[in-house]
Amino acid sequence: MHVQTWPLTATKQASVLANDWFIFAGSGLAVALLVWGLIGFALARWPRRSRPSNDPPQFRNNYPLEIAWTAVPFAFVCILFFYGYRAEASVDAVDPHPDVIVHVNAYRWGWQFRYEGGPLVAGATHSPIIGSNDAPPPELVLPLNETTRIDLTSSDVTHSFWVPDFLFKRDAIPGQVSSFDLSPDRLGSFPGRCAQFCGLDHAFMTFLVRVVTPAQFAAWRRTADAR
Ligand SMILES: [Cu+2]
Repeated sequence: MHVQTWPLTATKQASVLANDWFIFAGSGLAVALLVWGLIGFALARWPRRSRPSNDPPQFRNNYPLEIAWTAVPFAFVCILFFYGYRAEASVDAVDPHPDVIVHVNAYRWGWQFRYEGGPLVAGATHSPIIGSNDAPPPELVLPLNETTRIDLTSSDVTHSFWVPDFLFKRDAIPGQVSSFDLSPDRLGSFPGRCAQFCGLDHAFMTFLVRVVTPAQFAAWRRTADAR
């Protein structure tokens, strides 16, 4: 069962990342509350007026205490490392048998989505400087609850594939193919954009991810093929 997390995410991989974010933010908050609590306790318990001089009692070499304040944070870091590593390994894992494979090519300034077995979607939206073009952004259509592998590359400079609702960003590097899986678990349209400054029309290098049911996806594929 998928438990909807906050912030609202749209892929299984994003839920893993959101969950990891809560582990880190929660532990950070727990440490902060402990420190603030101890400061408050010390302020309330030993106010300045209760001491005869301004010098607090002097101690040195409390070994149990020193070992504890080294070992406890170290254990904390190890636990967080474990959770972070586990989340990252799960998000980076690539299914050897994905349901859909899309070759994504980023270029100045647009996107090309070539589905293995068809169709090919390509497009760019331009600023008025380059030339008036009010075409809608190209659409990456993905089936719900299925795994799509993206093979990402660039044909000119470094771009970056970013879909905020997927909590996911990956550089598109010329001459290299970077593969990752997307498993959408929420229907809808999600804005995507290039997240690496790549020149004049970088800000207009947008795309749309549309998550549809597998039946709608098959129907879209047939009509898009026939075009
Ligand atoms: Cu770009």
